[in-house]
Amino acid sequence: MRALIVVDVQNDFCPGGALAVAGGDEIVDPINALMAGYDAVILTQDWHPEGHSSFASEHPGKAPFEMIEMPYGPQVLWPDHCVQGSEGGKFHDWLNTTRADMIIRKGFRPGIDSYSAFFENDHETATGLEGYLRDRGISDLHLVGLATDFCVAYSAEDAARLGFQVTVLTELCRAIDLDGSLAAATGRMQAAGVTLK
Ligand code: VGL
Ligand code: ZN
Repeated sequence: MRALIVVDVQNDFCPGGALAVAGGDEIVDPINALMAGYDAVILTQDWHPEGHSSFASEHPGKAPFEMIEMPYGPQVLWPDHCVQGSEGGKFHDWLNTTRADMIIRKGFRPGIDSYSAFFENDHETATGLEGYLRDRGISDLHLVGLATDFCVAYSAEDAARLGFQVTVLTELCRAIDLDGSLAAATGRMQAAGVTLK
């Protein structure tokens, strides 16, 4: 059984959004067109409370895209984005959400960020997606969405480590590419056994 996992295709990651990824909206229609070919379609949604600890605005003297040390390790600081209930947190209008079997939200704990759809950034706190996929007998995952070098890459690496067959369809992803983060993420995905197509 094969699932399509559509990562964070939300207004704030598309042009005009708070953490816009260049070309983020170009991938929406082609993603919709793929959905019919899978046994399951799962959407992820970045879903932060106001004042989330990954927001630079919570750290006096810090600017977006600077790094800080959190109890669970280094963390990039972001502009406020994907706040629960905001326009920016909604899925892009063109995204076919009707076809989705499951929507998994992440990043809702105030003190910890969550790039991966499987584990938060402490690499310990599970989101529940692994159990859902296993209960449905799904072994193969195809990932698309935003952003290649953060939420897509961390999700793909975790999935591969958990034993799923993982393919990232790179033409249906777009990257933030912060200080070489795309090259680094690509190397990590390959090392984890993710197929990049
Ligand atoms: C993401 C940065 C912060 C992503 C989410 O979806 O890649 N990036 N929150
Ligand atoms: Zn986020």
